[in-house]
Amino acid sequence: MTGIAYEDFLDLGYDPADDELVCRFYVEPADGIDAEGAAARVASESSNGTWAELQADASIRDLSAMAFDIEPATAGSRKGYEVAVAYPAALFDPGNMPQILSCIAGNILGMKAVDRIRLRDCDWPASLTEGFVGPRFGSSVREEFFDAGDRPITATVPKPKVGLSTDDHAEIGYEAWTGGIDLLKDDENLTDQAFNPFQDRLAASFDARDRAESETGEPKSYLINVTADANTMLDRVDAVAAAGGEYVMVDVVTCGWAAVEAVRERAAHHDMAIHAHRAMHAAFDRHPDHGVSMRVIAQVARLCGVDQIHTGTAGLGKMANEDTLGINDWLRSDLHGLTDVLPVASGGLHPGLMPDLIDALGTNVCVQAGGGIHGHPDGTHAGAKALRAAIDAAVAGEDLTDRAENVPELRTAIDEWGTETPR
Ligand code: RUB
Ligand code: CA
Repeated sequence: MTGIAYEDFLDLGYDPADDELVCRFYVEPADGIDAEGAAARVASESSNGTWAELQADASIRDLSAMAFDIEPATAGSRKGYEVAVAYPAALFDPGNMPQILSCIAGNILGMKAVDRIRLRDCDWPASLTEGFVGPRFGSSVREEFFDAGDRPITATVPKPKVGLSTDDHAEIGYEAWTGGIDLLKDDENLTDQAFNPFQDRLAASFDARDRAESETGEPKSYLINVTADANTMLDRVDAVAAAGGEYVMVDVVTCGWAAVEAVRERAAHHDMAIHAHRAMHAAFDRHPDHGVSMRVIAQVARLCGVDQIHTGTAGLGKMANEDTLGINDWLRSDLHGLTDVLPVASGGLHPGLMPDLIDALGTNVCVQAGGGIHGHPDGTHAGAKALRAAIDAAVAGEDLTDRAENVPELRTAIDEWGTETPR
């Protein structure tokens, strides 16, 4: 038997093994606790220690996490420490994302011993990554479904986002598709309400899609939101497959990672892709000194197998600025052979922002615009043409005002919104 106390979870000389999960936290110790004490408590509470000293067989130490590095750090205007913690592989149930998060982003976020704590980043080892299948398509959706060459694919949420009847919703989709948009997208809070039932919307939208495809000769698709309780969600995935869909959309944070993993399996069965909307992410990541970073949420989403996910607009759109570029780089980086994820830039985008957006994010992205299409003075079809023309011009390195000479819809959009960031 051996005693296990907080200090056993801190070793500044420790060198993590290759199969350990290393997590980096921003930590502000509470009054009366020093950096070492806070770091040890983070490692202890997130693995197998507690506030009281325990007596246990020495082998239990094999499952203890170790805080092994403490550096001064800032978060916005605040000052604290970055603490690195190594977790032994055997602590985890491979492939079980809820269990992993209950350790590394669980009780520690509420401990009195820290005033602030944020999970900033994880280095996922091969041993843990192997438990996950990852995305089926990732950024290859651009080629696979749309033959998009060197341009971003585009999506649009009809606006008003809720309240439109099924027929009006599908008709807006038709107008957007024929104006040059690739993907109609449901809003994150549109699922199966009485004003626009899921099954009716599915049928009407794929009818409209087929008409748009035959008129334009371009492939078109639809991101229908299947978010619901887990069983209903799987039924909806099957229904989308039966209707000939290529994608399902899931509100990944609100429905939870266990449900996302279940959808991933069912979607794979139908060879369909998953679009991840991240509504509620800001509850975890908005304040830089506490919570869980969007970088980690995106990592979790990739492991759980989504093909595309919203990662912001690098501050160009209507949402708070965030580390879009760093997150997008991570989504494309090698992760023990797992497929990449296509980043989706969305929130307040319109044609005038396309040159700066594409300059910042590149072309291997999906660009989503709702208000920036349907708010066009001449309506959805004109708005879709304007956005597509702005993207094509930006990709070709052509000035938007030059392109607008031949595309009056783009001229009108620029006159309406200029190059301003909306709020
Ligand atoms: C888009 C919209 C999306 C946000 C989500 O509408 O409201 O839900 O993009 O934010 P619009 P994020 O194009 O009219 O702004 O993409 O940052 O997750
Ligand atoms: Ca929305």
